[in-house]
Amino acid sequence: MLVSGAEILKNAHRDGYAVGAFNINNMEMLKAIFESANEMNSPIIVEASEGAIKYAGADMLYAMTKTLSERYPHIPVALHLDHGTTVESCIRAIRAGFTSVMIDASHDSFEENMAKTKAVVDIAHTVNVGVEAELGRLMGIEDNIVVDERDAVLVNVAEAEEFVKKAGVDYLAPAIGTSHGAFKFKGEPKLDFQRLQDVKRVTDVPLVLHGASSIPEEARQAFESTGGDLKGSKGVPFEFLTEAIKGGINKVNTDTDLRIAFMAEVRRVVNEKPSEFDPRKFFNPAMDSVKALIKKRMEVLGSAGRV
Ligand code: TD4
Ligand code: CA
Ligand code: ZN
Repeated sequence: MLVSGAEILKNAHRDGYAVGAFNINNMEMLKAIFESANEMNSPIIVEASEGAIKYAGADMLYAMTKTLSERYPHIPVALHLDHGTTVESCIRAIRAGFTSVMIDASHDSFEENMAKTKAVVDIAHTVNVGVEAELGRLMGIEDNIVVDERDAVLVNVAEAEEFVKKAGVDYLAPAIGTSHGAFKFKGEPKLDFQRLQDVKRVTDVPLVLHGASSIPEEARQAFESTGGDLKGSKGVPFEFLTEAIKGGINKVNTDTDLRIAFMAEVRRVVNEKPSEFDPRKFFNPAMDSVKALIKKRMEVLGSAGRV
């Protein structure tokens, strides 16, 4: 059933687990996510970036999600706008039927971020839509900045407390050292778990981990065994996800892992069957591979068996 993101995350926050928020651009990814949820009895958050909306259309992403939510009525699902850049973008997603939106004004001043977030909260809450905001910056790929100074980029705990109180946001994404994409860490993976726990203590709301893909060894190997290049790639290890969830993370954003798993299979079929041109012969194994990855992730996150 299509429900508010706040409802799904309230339960996760109360019971101490995390729900995977999986990015989609097309029917194949969406189908893989729903079938995984069905097989694992897990709630899910389906999320679409502004880029995904540009690619497929908010109307189509909504229609497909709605259809699958009716095919699997026992699975709680929220359709979420990922990294909405403006208040208008959030309103458009709400009008299209999204049940959760992120207003990402984390690059603005604290005051500006707060003002935009409040504006979205006021509108979203009148129609039972959950709202996510971000504090701090994802280091690295998201905005191509290289900053060593932790305090300059990571979430500030006192600000988080004030922000959640005043903006009335439902869930918060605190920057604790992750970044988007396949190259998250230069050296050893490192996250600021202490800061995370402090933010959880002062805010007491569901928290969101962006840039959470793990780049599991099997997925990397599958991609590289087809001639793909992921040299130097590094994700968030499963043990880190477990620790982050203990520290208060309840929504785990995952896009890169799905892309790699999907494309490794497409590449494999391209290489192995030069005369194949039926798209389904590429996409069926790709969906199976994405499903295996998502199901494993649902176990790691603790969302499996919650419905
Ligand atoms: O918010 N996200 C997903 C980012 C999606 C970007 O989509 P576009 O290419 O359309 O802009 C995450 O936090 C996931 O991070 P990941 O670790 O999977 O890269
Ligand atoms: Ca941001
Ligand atoms: Zn993100």
